[in-house]
This record gives sequence, structure tokens and C-alpha cells, in this order.
Amino acid sequence: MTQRKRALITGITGQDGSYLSEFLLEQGYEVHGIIRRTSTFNTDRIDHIYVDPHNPEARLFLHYGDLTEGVTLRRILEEVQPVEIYNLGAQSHVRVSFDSPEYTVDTVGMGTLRLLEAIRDYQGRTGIEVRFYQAGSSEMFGKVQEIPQQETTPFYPRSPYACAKVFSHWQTVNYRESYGLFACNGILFNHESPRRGETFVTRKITRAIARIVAQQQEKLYLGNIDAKRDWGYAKDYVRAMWLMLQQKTPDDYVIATGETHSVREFLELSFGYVNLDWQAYVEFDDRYLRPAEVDLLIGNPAKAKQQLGWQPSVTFAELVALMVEADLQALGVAAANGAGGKSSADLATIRQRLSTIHE
Ligand code: NAP
Ligand code: G4F
Repeated sequence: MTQRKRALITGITGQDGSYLSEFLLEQGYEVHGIIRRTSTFNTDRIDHIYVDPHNPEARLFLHYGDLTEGVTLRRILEEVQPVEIYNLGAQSHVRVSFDSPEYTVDTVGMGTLRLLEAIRDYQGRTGIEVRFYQAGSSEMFGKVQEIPQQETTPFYPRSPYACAKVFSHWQTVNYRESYGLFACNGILFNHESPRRGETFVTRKITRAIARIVAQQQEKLYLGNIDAKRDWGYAKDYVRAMWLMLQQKTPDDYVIATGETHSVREFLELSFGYVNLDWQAYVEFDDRYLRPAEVDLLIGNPAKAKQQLGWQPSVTFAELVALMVEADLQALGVAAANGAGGKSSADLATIRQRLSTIHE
């Protein structure tokens, strides 16, 4: 019997880790994830795919570890013997990285180096190739030097988080060039979903809308709503990660939609979905401003399209609707209040399309 391909994921409990796990399980992989010990359960996003490891059918396994601890990473690599590693673990909140820069850089920057060193040694000793995916970010473009941003656009990071991602990007390139590792950088623009962390702006907005409709919240406090982002759907983006590791040679790719929208536009569309005027609910709070802002991101995914055959499948309007619907449903207010102002026929069509995107 041929052995299943085995993948190891850091950050498996996060938004992307959960979608990537689902995707790899569907592809027939055995999936191993590194989780951190927490005082309350933090596995909500993967509970639905978890099977007790005593069950012979189990193909998802979890290991305690942390990107700040190289010894454990090495031990897990030896135990699991994966053929692919996806490094998604990170303190991924840009605003928080200004409050907690050392920890952010240790995880986001040094964590990558620890993994690359572990792979270099393991591969050198065993001769077994381990393909490596690094979760790079459009935040690395920061104060943008070119519109739209592509693989060759110079980086200009504007936060501790982004500086650490640039470090990881170049370490990944260096391990590829110095030691011949099959190591790829995905330069992913913002991608969202109903599983997005609650303090990122899109989810903060859609969650607040549901709470406003459910009369659990009156106001929504935000920072800079003029910032523009290239927002895609997370499920599309994890497919791109996998595609990168299936190529003949390792390379770096921008993954984006090629469209940009402001936070203000997200507000108009999302509040509009439930027939509310966002201006009646949104207030400014300077605590959500960053010491240095990234004003505009828009990616050019031409290389990924051409070489990986990748393209996004979900529009901006669909993404907004998907997220609002999910948060309304979570509070049980969808049926009564969802998509106010739309005819029931239109609503049924929207929901039908959304259900094909997101089971
Ligand atoms: P996320 O939801 O914030 O998930 C981050 C994951 O990293 C969680 O599983 C978290 O575990 C884990 N983690 C945090 N600190 C860790 C540590 N010290 N050691 C090990 N694991 C740790 O992030 P995401 O949106 O899925 O993003 C995945 C990756 O892509 C991140 O590296 C992020 O920086 C990058 N990225 C994201 C986007 C985007 O728009 N989503 C765009 C570009 C790049 P806990 O659950 O225990 O906290
Ligand atoms: O949703 P955000 O916090 O995402 P941001 O900073 O773009 O970072 C996300 O995408 C990156 C890829 O480009 C990832 F690397 C990173 O890990 C993360 O996933 O903020 C988006 C914009 C910013 O300009 C921010 O200033 O929204 C603005 N914003 C306005 N009010 C707010 C708020 N952001 C947050 N989080 N909360 C607010 O109240």
C-alpha cells in the first residue's frame, strides 16, 4: 500500500490553518498540526475535522509546540517526517505587533528561521526532501513603491509584524539558494472568511452588524476607514499555498484579487446588506490607529495565474455577503432580518450561491 503524503502545519488552529487542513484531507493527506497549550480550548476552527487518534480512520494529528521553541519543532519534524511543511503560525495582528514587538518578531521572524534550520539538518541527514511554504504577506509592501504590487516590487514594511515577515521572506529565499531547499514564499494579500479572527476589520464589522441586528450592540468603533485593501476569500488562498508546493521548482508568488476597496466601502456594502446606514452606527476611536499605516494595497496575481493556474473564485460583494450571513446565522437572526431590502427571490439566489462557496 502506498503511504499517504504527510503534511505538517504551524498555525493549524488559525483561519488559514483550518481551511488548509480541510483541503489537504480532501486531497488524501495525513495532516499534522502544531498547537499551543491554552487554558481554554482554542481548536474551534478544526473541531469538525478532528477524529480521536485511537480511531484507525484518523488522519489529523495535533502536537504541542511553539514557534518560539526550536527544540520542540525539531522533535516534531523527526516524529512526523512530513513531505510538506506549511508555516502559517504567527502573531498575525499588525496593530498588536506595535504593542508586542519582541514576541511578534520572535514568532513571525525567528520562528521561520528555526523551522528552516530544522529542515536543513533533517534533509541533509536523511536525504528526504521536505517542501516548505512560508506565509508571506502583502504588508511587506507597506508604503507601496509600485501599483499594483507584484513579486518584484520592493518591500517597505511599516510595522514590527511586516519587518519580521520581510526577514522570513529573505531567509526562505536564502535557504532555497544556499542549501537547495524546496522553499516557496506566498505573498498573500488580505483574505477573509467567516472564520476570520474577530479583531480584524472585516470580521469586526460583520460581527458588529449581527450584534446590532440582534440588539446586542449599539455602536461600532473603528480607526482609519480610508485604508484600502485587496480582499479575497481565504478558502481560495489556501489552494494557492498547496499549488506552490506541487510545482517542479520552488518560487515566490503574489496571491491577490487585483481589486482594492476601502474599509468605508466594506462598511457601505455590509451594512447595506441588512438595509442599515453604517454612518448611524460607526464611531471613530483613535486607539485603532497604527503608529504607521499601510494606506493602499492592490496585488497583481498574473504570475500565479499563469504558472499555478490559480485565480480567485469569490467576488468582493460575495465575500461581504458570506461574512454577514454567517455572523447573522451564528446569532440566529438571519431569517428575520438578513439581507433587508432584498426580494426573497434575490435573497434565495444569493444564499444558494453562498452555500456553494462555503459549506
Ligand atoms: P490567524 O488566524 O491569526 O492564525 C495564526 C495561527 O498561528 C494560530 O493557529 C495561532 O495559534 C498560531 N500561533 C500564534 N503564535 C504562535 C506561536 N508562537 N507558535 C505557534 N503557533 C502560533 O492567522 P491567519 O489569518 O490564519 O494567517 C495565517 C498566516 O498567514 C499567518 O502567518 C499570517 O501572518 C499570514 N498572512 C495572513 C493573511 C490574511 O489576510 N489572513 C495575509 C497574509 C499573510 P492560536 O490559535 O493558539 O493563537
Ligand atoms: O483587518 P486589519 O487588521 O488587517 P491588516 O492590518 O491589513 O493585516 C491583515 O492582512 C495582512 C495582509 O495584508 C496580513 F499579513 C495580516 O496578518 C492581517 O491578516 O486592518 C485592515 C485595515 C487597516 O488599514 C486598519 O488600520 O483596516 C484598518 N482599520 C480601521 N479600523 C482597522 C480598524 N483594523 C482593525 N483591525 N480594527 C479596526 O478597528
